[in-house]
Amino acid sequence: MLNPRLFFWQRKMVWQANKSSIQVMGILNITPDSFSDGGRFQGSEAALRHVEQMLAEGADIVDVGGESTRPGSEQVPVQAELERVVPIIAAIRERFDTVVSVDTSKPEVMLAAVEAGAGLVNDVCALREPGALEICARMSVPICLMHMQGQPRTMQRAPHYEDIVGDISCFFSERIVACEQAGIARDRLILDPGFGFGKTLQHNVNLLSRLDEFSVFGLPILVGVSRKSMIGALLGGRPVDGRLHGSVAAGVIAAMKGANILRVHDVGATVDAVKLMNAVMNEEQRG
Ligand code: 7PJ
Repeated sequence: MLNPRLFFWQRKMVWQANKSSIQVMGILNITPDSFSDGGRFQGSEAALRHVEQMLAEGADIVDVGGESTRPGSEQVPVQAELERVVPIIAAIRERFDTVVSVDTSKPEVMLAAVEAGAGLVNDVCALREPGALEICARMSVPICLMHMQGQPRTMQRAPHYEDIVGDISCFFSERIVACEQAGIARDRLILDPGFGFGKTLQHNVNLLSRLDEFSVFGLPILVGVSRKSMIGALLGGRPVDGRLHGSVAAGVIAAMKGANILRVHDVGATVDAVKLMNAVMNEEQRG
């Protein structure tokens, strides 16, 4: 059993090291097959209204994605992805004062998105697509390197790890070196262990319980557990629309174990939970 005081103390150290509070990244999917919102935000007015709502609820970052990476999904051609994400990124930047993140693995989309005003590249392939490192070296925005075992189409078939935290740490080390060699400064990097990407339920739970171990990199940690199948599975097979409370709980657990950015669908509920956590953490820090 984890000693609660030790738990808070460990978190406090991470907290002090980073000197900032948890940021909430609201998800905006612009895909016809997005598993959790069914592509409801294809119309750009609807998308902008959703952004407005997420910002009113306290989102710090809006993550725009035009390619579904859910298990089993097919790739989207470059042109289609550009047409989905670039106009909406430009429109968000024109209308709102927020950081926009682009969820893509394609170098062409990274470039066009940043030119349209995106301030963060969120890549589930951790810049492994040909040309991605080079394009990012020419920009100055932060980059989230996410871990994924395999490819979206097949990653859930037979995920295997010797030691999940050790294996993902090796991957992070290798990608950090690749970035540095390409001319991307280390302090631009954000790490994400990639919940649900080539991981069984047991892997995901183990990863969440040991998330604090990634603090050795001294880089911000981003976590996306919102509405994912691990939440459904832990709640006895709950469908996507019944995963709100479980997602908020998992987000809080991640934040208490060192996550700095939470990527979520339900911004208002997460922001409330994070506020309570912040109050308690600050009190611990004072006392
Ligand atoms: C993640 C993501 C995640 C980061 C997706 C979904 C699937 N980017 N993009 N981390 N997941 N950085 O939202 O369920 O976990 S798409």
